[in-house]
Amino acid sequence: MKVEEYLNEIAEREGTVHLTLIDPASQPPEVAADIAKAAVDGGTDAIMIGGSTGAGGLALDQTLLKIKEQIDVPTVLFPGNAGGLSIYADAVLFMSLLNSRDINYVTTNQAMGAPLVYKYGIEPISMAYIITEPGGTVGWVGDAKLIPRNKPELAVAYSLAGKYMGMHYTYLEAGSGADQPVTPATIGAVKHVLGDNKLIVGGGIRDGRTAKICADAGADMIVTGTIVEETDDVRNKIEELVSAIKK
Ligand code: 1GP
Repeated sequence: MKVEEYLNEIAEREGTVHLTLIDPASQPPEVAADIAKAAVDGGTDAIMIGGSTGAGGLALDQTLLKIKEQIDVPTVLFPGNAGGLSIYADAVLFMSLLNSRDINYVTTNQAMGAPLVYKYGIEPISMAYIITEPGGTVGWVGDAKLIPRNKPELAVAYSLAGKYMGMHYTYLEAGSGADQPVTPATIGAVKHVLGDNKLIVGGGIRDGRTAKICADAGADMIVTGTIVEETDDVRNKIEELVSAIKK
């Protein structure tokens, strides 16, 4: 089964998908693998791998190899640029940062990376990537014209543009480690126009209560990254998040 089908089926059956994001630049590969294993034991549905700075090359390949020794849920690349691709991943969120001012993040990295996706046989999942305030490192690196927190209509406009360009997934991003996630008003307004297209929400989600607010507002998939790096008990934390968002 394709990874996109696997994720969509979980979204339909269980209400919401949980994705754990691991940045290969944040810890040695063995530690990343232990985190991934604990996250899967806690009920996460897939492991996303990527980051904005220093997240490619050997560290990325070795992290994926170690993770795949420990788990059998899909591994999905979340690349910061064309250097964030690896032959060892199952799928890639093949995205365009629609509200970037820098064409490199809208189409150039995609063109430079596409031949490798083809050659390696990685499943591409087409995705509109939209960054809201505060935006964090990815907002800065991606030179995003951040969507203001109180302007859901701008997020709706970009999301519809992505949908009309044929992208299957839309990712509303507040930035890793954000002090607050995307607002429920923005999530709800975007999901309303997306219809059956899947909506991913991430950035600043640290507990079950917040994850549930995002899921209830319309998120089909919730991404958490920073919290697994911070907690002493990954399995327990993921269980808290997963039990809050699943039917
Ligand atoms: C970052 O949305 C993801 O791209 C996850 O954010 O690290 O804040 O969980 P956090």
